[in-house]
Amino acid sequence: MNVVPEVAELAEAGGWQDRIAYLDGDRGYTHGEVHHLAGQAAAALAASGVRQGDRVLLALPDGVGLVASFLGTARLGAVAVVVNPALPERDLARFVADSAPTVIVADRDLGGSPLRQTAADLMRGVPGGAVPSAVPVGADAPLYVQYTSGTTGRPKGAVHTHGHLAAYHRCIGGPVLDIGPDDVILSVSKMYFAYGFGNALVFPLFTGARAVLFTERPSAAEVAARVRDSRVTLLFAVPSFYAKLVSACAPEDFATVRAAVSAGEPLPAFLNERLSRLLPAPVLEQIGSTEAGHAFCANTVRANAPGTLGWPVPEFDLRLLDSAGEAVPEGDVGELWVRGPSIMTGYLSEHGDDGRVLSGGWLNTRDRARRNPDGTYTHCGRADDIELVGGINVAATEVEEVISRHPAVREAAVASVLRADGSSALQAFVVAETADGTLAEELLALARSELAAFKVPRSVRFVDELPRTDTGKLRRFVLRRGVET
Ligand code: 3SK
Repeated sequence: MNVVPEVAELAEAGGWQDRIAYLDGDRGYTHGEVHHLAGQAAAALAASGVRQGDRVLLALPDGVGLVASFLGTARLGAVAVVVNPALPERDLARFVADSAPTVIVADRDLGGSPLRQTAADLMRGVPGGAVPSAVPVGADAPLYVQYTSGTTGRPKGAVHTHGHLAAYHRCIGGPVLDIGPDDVILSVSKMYFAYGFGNALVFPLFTGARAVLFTERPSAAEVAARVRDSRVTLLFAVPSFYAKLVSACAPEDFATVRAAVSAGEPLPAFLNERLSRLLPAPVLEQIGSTEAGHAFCANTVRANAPGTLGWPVPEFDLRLLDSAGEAVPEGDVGELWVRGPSIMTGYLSEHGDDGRVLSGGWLNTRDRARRNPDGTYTHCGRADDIELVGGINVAATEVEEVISRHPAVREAAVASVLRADGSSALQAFVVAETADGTLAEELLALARSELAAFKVPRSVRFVDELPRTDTGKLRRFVLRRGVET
């Protein structure tokens, strides 16, 4: 088995080779063209010495070049390391050191690196060169690596297999979203992020759908225009991007959207409410992780319970454990563990974490959740969202939820910071429509009216944006390092 001929055969059997698979800028590439370019890329990589089991680092923007380079690498039985091309050279150098690639495919020089080629070089193939046959590797063979987004500051490479791609389609693309050849997908989240990888790279290959791609990070207005002009039916983004859409866009542009998916971070209820006035379709919240490959708990086009993460996706089992590893009583909050067909085989390099994260096929997500009587799950923050303030634990997300209810608040985060006298205090970091002392007072009054005294922030600090990973997750540890101002 090798996933590349598998998806090429699907395109043939489904009769969608001549339909557009990826809209890259203004140029559309059919499924047939993509498979041809992937064959060329395989020939060029083979000519550069890439063999089964070697790694090929892909630091490429979303585009047909990334898709063809990925499939070309896979065809040879080599392992694609898919990273964010916009990262500073210093960060990319860490991925190079960690993954030891035979070839780097990037549009810029990464300095002191192994053989580098551009995606355009690969897609030209080799003069007179034949396309190498797909190497039969097996469903459990490593296919690609993606780095965790580093909410704790230390990225680790999660390894996924050839069989995992089919699982994304079988468990999510089909039963959760009902994706078919008439769908047009726009994923604001990029392909180097597990969420964007599944949405924009994988789903079209298995369903015949079309994905609209942006090379650069698009603005809210650019996304709205693309949704309108390309008649997008499925929109994927993270809550902080949905907040931008709500502030900058009008409902007319979204008339063709049949479902919008939110992941990466919990979707605040107030934002979901604002989105219901912008979009003609439900917002389906889901949760996944780089280690799980894609989503493992989701609301679906058939069953949506707003305010929850929905139900375990088919073939996945979830359990909630306490710190001693015992199942929590029904309805209690516990740490969320997941088991299913696309859990990573491990981290690329030994970080001493594999044992803590993977145990007997179960993955510890480090998310905290509660199971509701209807079988849905409610997210209750990350295990590392607990702030220690004066020796007392405070669930940061509970405080943030209250502050975010104020209509002038776009985003809020709280963290324990150090005061000048060496003690700790809870501080709120707020992105607001207009910020002044009156608003700060109103926010503190709101917190006082809703929360126990020890959970009320001591002060509010207005910021232009919250520190987030390049995949949109809050980097609370950056706020925690601060001194109260
Ligand atoms: O971060 C998430 O919640 C997520 C959701 C779906 C697929 C992949 C990811 C990483």
